[in-house]
Amino acid sequence: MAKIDPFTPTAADKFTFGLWTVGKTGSDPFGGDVREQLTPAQIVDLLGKAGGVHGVNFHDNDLIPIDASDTEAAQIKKDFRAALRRNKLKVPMATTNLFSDPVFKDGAFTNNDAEIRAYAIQKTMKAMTLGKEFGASTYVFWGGREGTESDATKDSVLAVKRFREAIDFLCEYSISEKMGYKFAFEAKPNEPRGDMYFSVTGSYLALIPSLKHPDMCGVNPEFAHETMAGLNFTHHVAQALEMGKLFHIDLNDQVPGRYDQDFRFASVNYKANFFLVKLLTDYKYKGMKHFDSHAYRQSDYGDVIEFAKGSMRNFKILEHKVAQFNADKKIQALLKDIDRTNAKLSKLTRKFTKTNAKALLAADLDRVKLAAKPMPYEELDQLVGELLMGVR
Ligand code: GLT
Ligand code: MN
Ligand code: MN
Repeated sequence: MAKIDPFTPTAADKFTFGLWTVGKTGSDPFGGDVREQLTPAQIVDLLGKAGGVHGVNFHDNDLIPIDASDTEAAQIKKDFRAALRRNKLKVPMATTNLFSDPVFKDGAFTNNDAEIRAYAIQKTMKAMTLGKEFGASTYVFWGGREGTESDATKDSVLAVKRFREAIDFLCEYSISEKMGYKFAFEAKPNEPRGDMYFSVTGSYLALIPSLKHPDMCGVNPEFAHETMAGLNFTHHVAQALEMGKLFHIDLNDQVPGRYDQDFRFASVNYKANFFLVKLLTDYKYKGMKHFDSHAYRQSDYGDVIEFAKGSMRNFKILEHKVAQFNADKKIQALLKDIDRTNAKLSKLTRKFTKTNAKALLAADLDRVKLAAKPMPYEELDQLVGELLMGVR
């Protein structure tokens, strides 16, 4: 009997792609299309060929061009729906394109012009309805052009207030229309703006408690975005997880300090990707895993299918490595060794009471002895490296 490849994805893995990612024609700021533009239905068929994909997500204008007539829109939706059905794909997430059209050149919800702000909210309301038509339950907000090149142009405090006002309005809209959306905010430090507002995931985690409906709001962190800024992405995701706010995640890869490369997941930073998958696994993240990445400009659509397969396969390979890590006796013994629990002291510091404070002040804590305890971190990290490089 043929051996089943343990890294083959299934719909249960909840891997998703975007119409805008696998459908990308390879254009960049220096050159136009290198692949023909596929229709949304053709993109769904392509994902069907990759196999094991759970769903496909879209911006309103990935599906329906901004200037499409009603008749054109109806035909596109009909073809898209049929393609979803024949490939057994779902639409778990939808979002709004608030960045491509010239009207948004200085932002959408944070624009200085009240008419543009109103148009951005109106466009989002319509896009939320479109998402619902296809069953989306998560709504992503990526502040595409919310930001500045010169802070002479906008008041950054007002920008926060305007953004909050738009989100509060849209939360109420979702509630009043019984749409049941969960909102997920996606941070990015720069590009396309010189500096973007809400530059890191933590910025949104700080905004959420100030919203009218914090319970329906969470984050959609993207690996490339914190990594561009040279930050540790996994730490941001951990904070979101700890707060119960990791509603969605965008997976890809990125060399730090460069433009937003959106490379195939785990094609650059194996170690950082491993610790991300470990975090998601250890803390039982159950949401969608969206690959927000593009195939190389050199690829044809056959190679785009390989790119999609490789993205999912890499995640599953890293899941396997996590299982190995968790089962590795030597690694686990070292972890046990460095986790120095002390039930008596922890009880004291868990909660402030006058008695605990008094007992803590009296505790015998010898800093020289404490500093001398061994920390075999080189040994531990070397084992992780060997595991990842396949010799363990
Ligand atoms: C765009 C961006 C992504 C966002 C998408 C959602 S669009 O490709 O670079 O990070 O997730 O709006
Ligand atoms: Mn990106
Ligand atoms: Mn993204």
